[in-house]
Amino acid sequence: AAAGAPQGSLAFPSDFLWGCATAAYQIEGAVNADGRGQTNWDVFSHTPGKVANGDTGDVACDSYNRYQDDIALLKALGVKAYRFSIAWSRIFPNGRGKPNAKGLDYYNRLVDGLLAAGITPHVTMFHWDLPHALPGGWQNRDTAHAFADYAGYTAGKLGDRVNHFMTLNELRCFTDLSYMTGGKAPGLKLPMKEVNQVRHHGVLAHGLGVQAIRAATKSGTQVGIADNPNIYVPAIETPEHIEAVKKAVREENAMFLTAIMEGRYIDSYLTAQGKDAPVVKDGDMKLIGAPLDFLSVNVYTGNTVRADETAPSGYKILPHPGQAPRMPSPWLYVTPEVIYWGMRAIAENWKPKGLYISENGCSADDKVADDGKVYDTDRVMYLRNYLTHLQRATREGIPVKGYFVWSLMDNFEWEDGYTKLFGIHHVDFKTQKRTPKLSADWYRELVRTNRLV
Ligand code: GBH
Repeated sequence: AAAGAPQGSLAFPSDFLWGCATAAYQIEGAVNADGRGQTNWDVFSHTPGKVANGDTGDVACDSYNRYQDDIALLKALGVKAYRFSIAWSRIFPNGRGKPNAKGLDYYNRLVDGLLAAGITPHVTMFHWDLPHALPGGWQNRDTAHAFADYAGYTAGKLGDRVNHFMTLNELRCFTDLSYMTGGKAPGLKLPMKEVNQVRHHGVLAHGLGVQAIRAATKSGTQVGIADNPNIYVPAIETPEHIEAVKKAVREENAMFLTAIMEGRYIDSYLTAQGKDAPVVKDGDMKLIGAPLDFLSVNVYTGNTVRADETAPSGYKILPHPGQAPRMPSPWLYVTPEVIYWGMRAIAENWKPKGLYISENGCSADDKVADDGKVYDTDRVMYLRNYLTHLQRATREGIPVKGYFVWSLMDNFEWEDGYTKLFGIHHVDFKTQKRTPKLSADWYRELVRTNRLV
């Protein structure tokens, strides 16, 4: 049994950290308040046809003004940690240059409020809301340097009270989905040579950011990243298929997490990209591969992998069966085992010092009942199943130290606007009233007892 685990087969370790997660553009609103600069997502969401219903983050959950309400929700849940992100353009409205003290003050108030409520802040420095003033966005290598300057400055201001910083959220989303397939801001569909360069600037921003945050904070500050590597479930639980999952996790994330964990681009990636491989400067890979204090992983879904000797890679990724269960977000196949197999493959490949689940959750078929409550039994089922498999990981000694539900409350779901909602609290976007769903009641009980029943 894992050290510190109490008796009982479905108990979590006694020091397991339970939390909830959000991100700045998805909850804050107040997009013109106190000198905040415009971001890529302001521009994108105001471009007709880009976001469902023409929804925007202009108001969202109005957390810029109602953060005390959010803290009260966290307190009522009994969670010990809150993961939120900082809006770069509140601190540096133009992405660089002169800092904006009023923007920083918001995060000072939030951090102080959390600490007063006994809740530990886990801070993400970038969750996709890029200052629009930065020329070329992530196509420009300078953006990685601007990010490091912003991250270092901000960590320096908060680091007396914040001990956990994540550089970036989900490399694949603000690179591939933003510059290759184009569903996310800025909505470009570039050729592979340029996509690989964007990816490189993403991992470089992480590496430079780690260096800057460490230089600006006290020793012992924990620095990591929140990524969403592709993770997989073995076709059947035999050694060859389990090994195939481990291999697939390393290969399929070659341009992102593998580069960060190993400090190099593995040969199979460079060979496959050929002349489209990114331009890498001397010293880049050393920065990118700097050892981390922890690794956070956002877990939603994963395909099945099987060993296949006839495939050049030694494995094949199977498509999801047509009738596989899904939540309302069309990409969200319900694959609870992936949280176990994914963490196991990551732990075996790279032996990170500590792992967190920085996001897990789902959209659901939420309906407000006559009594004003949302009985989201489907979300409870989803969470219960994923957490059962996460408990297995902790039981087997995989070093998962904490878990953050995505999300504390309904919010702006990127290109899906407000048509897909992930909260364990319902938000009435007319009145901004927050109401616990059944899933919040369920999570409160899990946090209280520290075990699945
Ligand atoms: C996370 O991303 C985000 O960090 C968070 O902000 C978000 O609200 C939450 O999850 C729920 O979506 O264009 O068909 O390839 C989740 C990971 C991975 C979800 C890519 C959408 C692909 C859609 N995302 N995915 S597709």
